[in-house]
Amino acid sequence: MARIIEIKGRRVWDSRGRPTVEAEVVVGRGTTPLAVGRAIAPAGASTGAGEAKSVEVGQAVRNINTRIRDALRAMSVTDQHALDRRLIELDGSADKSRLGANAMVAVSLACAHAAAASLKKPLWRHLAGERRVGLPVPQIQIFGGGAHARGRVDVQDYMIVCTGAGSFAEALEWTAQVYAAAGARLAKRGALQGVADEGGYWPAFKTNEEALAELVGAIADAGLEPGTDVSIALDIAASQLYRGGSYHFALENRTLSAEQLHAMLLRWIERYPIVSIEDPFAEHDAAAMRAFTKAAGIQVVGDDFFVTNEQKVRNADGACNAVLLKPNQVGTVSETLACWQAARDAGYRGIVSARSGETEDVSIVHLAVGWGVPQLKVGSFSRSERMAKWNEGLRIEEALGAKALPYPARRLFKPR
Ligand code: 2PG
Ligand code: MG
Repeated sequence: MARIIEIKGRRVWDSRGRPTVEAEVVVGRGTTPLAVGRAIAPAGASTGAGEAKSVEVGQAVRNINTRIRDALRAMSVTDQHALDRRLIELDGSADKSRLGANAMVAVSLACAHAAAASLKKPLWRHLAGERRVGLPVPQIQIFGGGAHARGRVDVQDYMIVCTGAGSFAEALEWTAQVYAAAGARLAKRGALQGVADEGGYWPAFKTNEEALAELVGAIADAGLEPGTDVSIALDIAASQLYRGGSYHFALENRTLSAEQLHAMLLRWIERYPIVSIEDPFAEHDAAAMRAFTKAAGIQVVGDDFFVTNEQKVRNADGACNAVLLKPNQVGTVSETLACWQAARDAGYRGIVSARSGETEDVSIVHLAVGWGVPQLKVGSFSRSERMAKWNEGLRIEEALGAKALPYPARRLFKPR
C-alpha cells in the first residue's frame, strides 16, 4: 500500500497575479518514492458568506509544511475519506479558518492526484472506479461582469451552453465560433476593450439586457440556432447586488425588490433562450429562491446559496434544483463529493465549477468526469488557466472513446 512519505507547500501565483498555495504529496513504499501528486488552491471574488475561510498564503504554506505534514505522514494515500477526516479534525474549526481552506483543498486534491498516480491511473479513472463515465456539458462565459469586471455591468456571468452539441469536442468548436462572433460584434462598434477576470469580453453595454441580445446575435452570427444549438446560462451572483432589502442594478441606476427581480428574470427567460440561472437571489433568501425555482421552469443553480455544503443542500427544500460544486468553498475532496451525493439524493443537478482566480490546475475536470457530474463551469474561452481545463476535457474524451457514456447535453436541455 502506498503511504504518504512527504508533503510540501509552496507559494505560487494565480491568474490575477495574486499569491496562492500549492501542495505536493509524495507517496511511496517504505522510504522509496513511488509517485507525486500536486494541486493549487483557486480563489473567488464573489464569495459566499458561508464559504470555508482561507488564511494568508504564507501561513497556509507553513501549516502544510508543519502541522498537516506531521498529521498525514504514513497514512494510506488511497483512503481519501480518512485523509480528509484527519484534515478536518486537525483544523477543528467550523469554517476551516485554522488550517485555512486554501491549505486544506490544495493538500486534499494533491492526495487524490498522488493516489491516482501511485495506481498509474488518470485521476478521473481512479475516482470513477468501475463506473462508466462521460464528459460534462460546459457552461462557457462569453461576457464577464459583476465582481469580475469592476461592476461594469451587474450580472456576473453571461454564458452559453451548447445544448444541441453531440460531444464535448463539438461544444468547444461551437463555443470558439460564438466567442469569435461576439468579439467581432464588439469590435465593429468600437467596444472591444479586452477581457474580464475569467476571459469573457469586457462588458461594454448600456444595460444588462443588451448583453443578452448581443449574445443571441453572436450565436446567430456564428451560424448556429439560438435555443436549439446554443442556449444561454446566467450567473446573477445576486448577493453582490443586495443592499438593505433590495437589489441594486447600478448600470441602470435601478433598485428592484425581490418580486421585481423575479418578474424581470421571468421576462428575460421569455425573451431569450435562457436554460440556467445561478444565484438569482441573495444567499440568505431561500423563500425568493424557492418561488423563483417553481415559477421559472429552468435550471436554477445555488452557488453562494449552497457554498458546496452538504447540509445546506439537504435542507434546501426546493430552493434551486442544481448545485454548483467548488472544492475550495468547503475545503476537502470528500466534503465536495458528499455535497454532490446530497444533490443527487434530492434530485438536483450538479455543476463542478472553477473560481475567478485560477491556475493551470485541471483537477476539477477530473472530479466532474470521475464523479459523473454532468456539467462543468470553467469561465471563458481564452486565457490559459481556462483553456487548460477545456483541453484536459478533450484529452479525456479522446481517452474514453466509444466507452464514454452518451454526451448528456440534449438529454439535460431539451428544447422548450
Ligand atoms: C461564481 C464564480 C465563477 P467566483 O460566482 O460562480 O464564475 O466566481 O470564483 O469569483 O466566486
Ligand atoms: Mg456563482
